[in-house]
Amino acid sequence: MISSRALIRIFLIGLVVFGLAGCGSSGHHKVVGSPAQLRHLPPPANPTQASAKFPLVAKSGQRLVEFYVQAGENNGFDFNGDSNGKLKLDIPLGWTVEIFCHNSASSLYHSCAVVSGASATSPVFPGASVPNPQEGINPGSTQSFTFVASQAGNFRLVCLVPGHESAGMWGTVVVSSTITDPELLS
Ligand SMILES: [Cu+2]
Repeated sequence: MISSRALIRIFLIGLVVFGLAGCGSSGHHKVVGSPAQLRHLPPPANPTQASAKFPLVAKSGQRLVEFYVQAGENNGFDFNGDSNGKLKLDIPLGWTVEIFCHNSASSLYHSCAVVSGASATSPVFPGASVPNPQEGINPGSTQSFTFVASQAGNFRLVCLVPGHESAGMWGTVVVSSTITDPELLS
């Protein structure tokens, strides 16, 4: 006869084993910001503006997605903590994208722009950049810009301060007609 204490122990071991199995490193996984997950969170204080807590706010009715980017979140060459294309933003073709670019670094200047590919220095869509991307944004400041994702393809979210993209400061932007809901993956 198994004691109730032994049963509890077996149950707890099962939780640990299955918990670990569920967190396998299978590459990209969805993080905060997917519309499905946002539905389980309380609404942001200002629902019209994305924030660090709500990095992706999708408004399907308006075909609008707001994306809050923390440039240099780890005080390195990263966006929202990710470097070298790991951060991925999926955008439905034709949607309007508003990017709030916050420079989280303590002393470095950073910027945000959406460009066609590696080493490109001008925005791929009209308006898809902070005003002076080579110069960058003051540490602690935020600048926003809005563009229409009018062309399908794979693009880059980059920091255009010289040397920062090659140091890893870029993310992936995918615009496609097969994407129906914006997603932020990491
Ligand atoms: Cu930078």
